Amino acid sequence: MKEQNLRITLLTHTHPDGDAVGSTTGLYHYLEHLGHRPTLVLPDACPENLQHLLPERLCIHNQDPEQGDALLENCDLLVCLDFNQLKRSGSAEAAATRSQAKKILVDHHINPERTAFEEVYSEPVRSSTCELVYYLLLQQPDVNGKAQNLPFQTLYSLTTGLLTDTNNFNNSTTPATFRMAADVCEQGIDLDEITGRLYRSSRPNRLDLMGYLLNERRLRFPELGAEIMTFSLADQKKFDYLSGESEGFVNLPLQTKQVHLSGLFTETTEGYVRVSLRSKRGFSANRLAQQYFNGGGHENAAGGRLYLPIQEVPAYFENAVRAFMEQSENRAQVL
Ligand SMILES: [Mn+2]
Repeated sequence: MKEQNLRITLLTHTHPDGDAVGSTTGLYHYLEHLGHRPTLVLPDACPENLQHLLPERLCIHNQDPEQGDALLENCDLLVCLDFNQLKRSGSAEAAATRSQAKKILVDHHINPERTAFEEVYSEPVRSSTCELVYYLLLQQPDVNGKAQNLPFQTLYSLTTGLLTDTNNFNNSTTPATFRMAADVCEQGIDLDEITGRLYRSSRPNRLDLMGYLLNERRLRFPELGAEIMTFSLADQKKFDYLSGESEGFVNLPLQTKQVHLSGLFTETTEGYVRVSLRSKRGFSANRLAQQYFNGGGHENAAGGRLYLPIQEVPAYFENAVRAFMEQSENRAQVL
């Protein structure tokens, strides 16, 4: 088979964020530059502030499951980016699992599901999947270690995830993160333009909602050094909430010196509560999410799901964190 005829499908996780959309579209444009015609499958729609990155050949799986399944099953190469287990691809999971395509994982979360893939590029030390993709692409013979040999669109997309997953270079950075940032700036990437699209183009609803959740829906657990916000479907309706509009809210309580763990609990129409946890260094949001919230992620940024009515979440959270802190290895590091 001529290489150019390879059918390539790119897939990422549900509720695609800047790193998910950035890494998949960054690779998409590189593959296109090589003469391939890849297709991107998103499990569900991405927030408005990332839509400018979306490419021509795109399928939103939960809006068109038939086409999505066909793209996942009838391809030669299935590249999965920014998630570590096929179940994180939501409605795309079944077809991705069935697919006989060669499956490649490119990701920076810990504990990748290695048995599900033929090739695994897993580097948890990377700030973002975008950073990992950047350094993998630099190693390609045609790129030869030079950012100038990568398409501008690839650099543009990859910069998005570099910014969002590091919370604008606030966490998870290494010298390689800043080297990449310097490289892309040298190639004409305008960070101010990208951050403007990401962070300075929200609807007024976002600020209204932020104020409301902080003032009306925030619960404090001072003994535990923790705060949470709960976001019910009724509140979502009240603020005409669009998916992704609460991005970053979970970080807000960590601005307080006394708070080292923060949680945002978002009720969904699918019968579960989406859990988002953030912690300061020394408290493992990842272990907490694994043990009590059916999830996991990174050391200080993790997610999960709770199958509880939203009203029961605060009591569950309090008990879970208390039990978690009673485990000596968790308590020791916080204090
Ligand atoms: Mn990521």
